[in-house]
Amino acid sequence: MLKIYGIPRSRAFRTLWLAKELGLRYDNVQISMNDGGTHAPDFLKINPNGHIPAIDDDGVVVWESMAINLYLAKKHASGTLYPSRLEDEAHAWQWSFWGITEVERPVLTTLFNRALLPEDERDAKLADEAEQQLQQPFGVLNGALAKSPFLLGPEFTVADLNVASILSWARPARIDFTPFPHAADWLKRCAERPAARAARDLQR
Ligand SMILES: N[C@@H](CCC(=O)N[C@@H](CS)C(=O)NCC(=O)O)C(=O)O
Repeated sequence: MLKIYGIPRSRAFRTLWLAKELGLRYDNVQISMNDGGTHAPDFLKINPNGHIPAIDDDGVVVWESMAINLYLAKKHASGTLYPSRLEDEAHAWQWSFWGITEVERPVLTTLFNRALLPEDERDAKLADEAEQQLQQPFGVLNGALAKSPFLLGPEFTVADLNVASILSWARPARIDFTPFPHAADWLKRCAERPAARAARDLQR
């Protein structure tokens, strides 16, 4: 059976959400970054980087959340959640890479400095600067979503899931989406999907 390594309150959420969308049976191996589990010798045999998520799909080991999701979606939902046209596939990669390179770090900086760090270790200025840095990429996202309901067109795909799962931190990070109404609506629609809710339930 598919093994998904990583506690739900980590980037493994992205893969758990996808697994729920796909209706996959899986075993969620509770590796955590909070107790040294990500650096335990047995887990390093799965992902030598010491990071979650990782998967073992009947012997196919993959790490990096975006790669895992693109692989699983292509394997199980080609033509639906995973686009079948080459150019749409390129755009799914584009948005996934964009999410982790242009958006993820500043979102995390705001999250840590507004919510996760102990209060006396938070740096409000750093959080504000990171939010400022997000204005440009969020403008890009908002512009794309002004033209179509989802990133690749009329239907929800793995591109939406990958980007929306990174942005699931935006709410606890108290990032203001008022200037980006199309992105805000889209994020809400993504987050309200039953599979997204089911994955969030795993975080409780
Ligand atoms: N680029 C990687 C990042 C993975 C990552 O950093 N995961 C965190 C948990 S959310 C982790 O495993 N941290 C453990 C550590 O750094 O020791 C991905 O998207 O999968």
